[in-house]
Amino acid sequence: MLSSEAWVEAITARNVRAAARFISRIEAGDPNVTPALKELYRRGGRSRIIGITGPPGAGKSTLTGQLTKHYREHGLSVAVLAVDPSSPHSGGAILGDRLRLANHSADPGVFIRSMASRGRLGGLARAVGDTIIVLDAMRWDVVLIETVGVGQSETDIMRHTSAVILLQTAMGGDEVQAAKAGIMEIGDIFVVNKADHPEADRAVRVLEEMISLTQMLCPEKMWRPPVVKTQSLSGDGIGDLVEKISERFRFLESHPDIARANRREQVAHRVAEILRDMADRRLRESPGSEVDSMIDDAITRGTDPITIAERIFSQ
Ligand SMILES: Nc1nc2c(ncn2[C@@H]2O[C@H](COP(=O)(O)OP(=O)(O)OP(=O)(O)O)[C@@H](O)[C@H]2O)c(=O)[nH]1
Ligand SMILES: [Mg+2]
Repeated sequence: MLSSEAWVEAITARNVRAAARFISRIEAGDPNVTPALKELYRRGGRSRIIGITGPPGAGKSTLTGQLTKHYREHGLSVAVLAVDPSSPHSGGAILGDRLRLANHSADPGVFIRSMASRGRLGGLARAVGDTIIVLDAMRWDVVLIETVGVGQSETDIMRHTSAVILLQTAMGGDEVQAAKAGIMEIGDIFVVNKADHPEADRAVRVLEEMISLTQMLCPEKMWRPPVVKTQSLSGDGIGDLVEKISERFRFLESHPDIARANRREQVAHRVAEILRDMADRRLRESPGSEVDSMIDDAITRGTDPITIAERIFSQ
């Protein structure tokens, strides 16, 4: 077993085997990763962290593969984390196959990892956040986080990124689903993928209208999310998308106050997530503990949940 210093040294030297092992420990909920994680956070802050999300089958993995290819052709190193909150199985296997098809497996400039909810004690979003700390400390130029699903877990995961690409297709009214699920506001860039579909232009128009409405309701939002059409199978539109991603980062650089406010919110969100995770562990991990018997007392109204929470918090 490596010491925390040895983990930090190996990870910051971009030792991919060490990183992969460390991420497995994060995924397993091993509390021994904490000291190294604290140090790794302090060493990070250089990677561009980009989230890619959208409904199942929208083409997220294919698009992730195309973006990886594009960035590699421009000399940038890329790490990919594929997250599937809904699946007990590793959803990244398919992603791995797609990227392997694109010949990235032998490329030391690419790191691919998948993560599913299985075996994770505590929140998956926190495990993703911790893994991003590792990838950031490894100084990959670009870190792509792919996550499937429509809902809270996806929103939580995307909060760890600086630019969120919300992928939709022309089929099945994805944009309406997204609006219903309340995830429209997490998108910094909207992509209508499968642009070969005859309804693609209509989907673009609907999204543009929804974005205009959001902008009217929140005039303080200075970034207007662009809509890009792509065909991730052929690669059409990927150049446009890359340009919009660069614009997003240029915008953040030229608006340091907004970038800072975003980062503040990210850090505060992380702290809240960690507190929640700690409380969860405290509740579940200690049968026979004081908290455990207080819960028994609360069943018979001898105490109450507020007092139990106060007790955990004050310890
Ligand atoms: N016609 C068309 N099909 C596409 C395009 N992009 C992806 N596909 C296909 O759509 C299917 C799903 O693609 P994936 O990249 O696996 O989609 P995903 O969003 O990662 O899927 P999950 O991770 O399972 O949610 C595959 O069969 C792709 O070949 C496109 O631009 N046009
Ligand atoms: Mg996928």
